Amino acid sequence: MAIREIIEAPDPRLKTVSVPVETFDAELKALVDDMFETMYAANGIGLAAIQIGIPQRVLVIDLQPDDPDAEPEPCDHDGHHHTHQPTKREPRVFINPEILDPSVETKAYQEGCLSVPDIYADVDRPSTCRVRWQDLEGNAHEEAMDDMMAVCIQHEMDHLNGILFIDHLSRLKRNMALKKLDKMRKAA
Ligand code: GNR
Ligand code: NI
Repeated sequence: MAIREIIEAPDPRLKTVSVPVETFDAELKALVDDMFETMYAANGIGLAAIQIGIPQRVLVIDLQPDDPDAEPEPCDHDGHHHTHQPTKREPRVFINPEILDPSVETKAYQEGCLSVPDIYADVDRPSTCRVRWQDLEGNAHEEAMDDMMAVCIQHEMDHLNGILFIDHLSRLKRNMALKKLDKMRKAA
């Protein structure tokens, strides 16, 4: 297991269209392990293989990425003393995912991306969809997705097709985001 480096915009590798996985072997499992380790270390809720430079159609998602071994956080807002118990992780792997039946109804959500750090912007996407994918053994699955899962899987699917969330913005807003990124990188 290893934490890999996350590629950041405007690196042209992020524009790669990733290729389908054909071999469901130990190497694929090792890649997925590294993707989870990298995603958790970066406090993300999803990661596409291309974000660590591997152009294959592999996604990992965990909408509950808090470390289950972390100390409960003391917190006393509203004058009440209580602790935030970390919730159980829910790691999910999607190999060769496909989006089916995207809803006509869309919903805006303020998105971020580990490859576009510290930039956040509203993106409109279908509010629900079905997803068909394969697991690490190559078995096929299909499931209806909504809420945050629908947002996240569509964001990750975009990565597999070489698209970033800022590509959904107007050219003006996208250029502003890229300039801000460049400025923050120079300041760091
Ligand atoms: O960690 C992430 N958070 C997030 C928030 C709103 C919409 C999408 C995401 S995915 C992102 C991790 C990432 O960059 N995955 O590609
Ligand atoms: Ni992303």
